[in-house]
Amino acid sequence: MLSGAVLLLFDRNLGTSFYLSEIVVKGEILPNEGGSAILFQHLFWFLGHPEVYIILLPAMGMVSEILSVNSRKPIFGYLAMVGSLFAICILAFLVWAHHMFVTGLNPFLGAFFVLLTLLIAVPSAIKVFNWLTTLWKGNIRFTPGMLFSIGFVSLFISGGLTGIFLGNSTLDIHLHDTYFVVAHFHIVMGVASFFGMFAGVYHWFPKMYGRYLNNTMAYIHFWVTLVGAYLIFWPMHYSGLAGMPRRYTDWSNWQSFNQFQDMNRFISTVAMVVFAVQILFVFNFFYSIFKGRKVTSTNPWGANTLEWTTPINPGHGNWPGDIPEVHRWAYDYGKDGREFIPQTEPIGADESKH
Ligand SMILES: [Cu+2]
Repeated sequence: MLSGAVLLLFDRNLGTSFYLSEIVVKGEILPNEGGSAILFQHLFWFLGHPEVYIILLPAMGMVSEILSVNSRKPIFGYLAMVGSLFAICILAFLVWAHHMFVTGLNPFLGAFFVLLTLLIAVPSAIKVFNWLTTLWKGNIRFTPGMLFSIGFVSLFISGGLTGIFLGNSTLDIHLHDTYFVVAHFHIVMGVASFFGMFAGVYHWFPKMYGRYLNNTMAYIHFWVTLVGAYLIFWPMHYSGLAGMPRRYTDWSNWQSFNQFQDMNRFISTVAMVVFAVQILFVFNFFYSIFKGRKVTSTNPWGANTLEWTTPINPGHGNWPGDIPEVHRWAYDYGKDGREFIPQTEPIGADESKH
């Protein structure tokens, strides 16, 4: 995107023609030829598509950790989880033109991007399967961080499935400029990423401030946001399928779209309620820094990773004295009859391999 913007600056100020074939300077048309306005869109989406994964990948990492800690089980299929992350990272750079099926892109080239886009469904489905099997027969604790992690998986499924619709150029040409895209995009990238962030904040807040966030406010925050997100975005799929266009401020002159007015009013009302509970979350955050229930242990969730071995108020360098040694992976939950074994504990001679 930066290089795209630099080329735009060149076009504007230095008389180049990356995007424009007719450049007019002081009333004279320069002899430049061959610029392409669509090139700007290609460069934009070459950033834009990987960028949605850059936002989503940290959420996926946090959710994997939090689901494991609060199921008291190792993450299911660890190697497949890491492999899927890599596959998503690589494929993310090869699918940008699925945003451009309606730009007049050659249909043959479009088919290539359809194939690569649909391939992303494979590592995504592997991750969803492994998150669900991590929960399977787990000793689940519904902490606020855990609820937001499960909510993330739900939203990732809901938004991911409509990605399969839109990844097909034949369907996308019909749906592209409708509310179907608005619904898909906001569920999978907007709300799901926010849920990952909220999960992380609720989970690591006790580590950061030595106090818990208030549970009642957290549960209100979770349920109103989850139910609200579905009430906002679910109906948009229907209006999108019916052809309601996005990016219009006002369509009251089109009789056929007026039938959506009540639904749009409902969506706006729910959106305001959901926004209000985000204010409740911000209030909870600052309230709990000072008034939250104090943690009594450095490791309140019984997690294995290193950060939970620091003192409640760590000084400079995080650990007094020696830096701890790591002896094992982060997922020794429910192993050898013990609830959890921190990474700092050496592997015993008679210990069974995971
Ligand atoms: Cu994309």
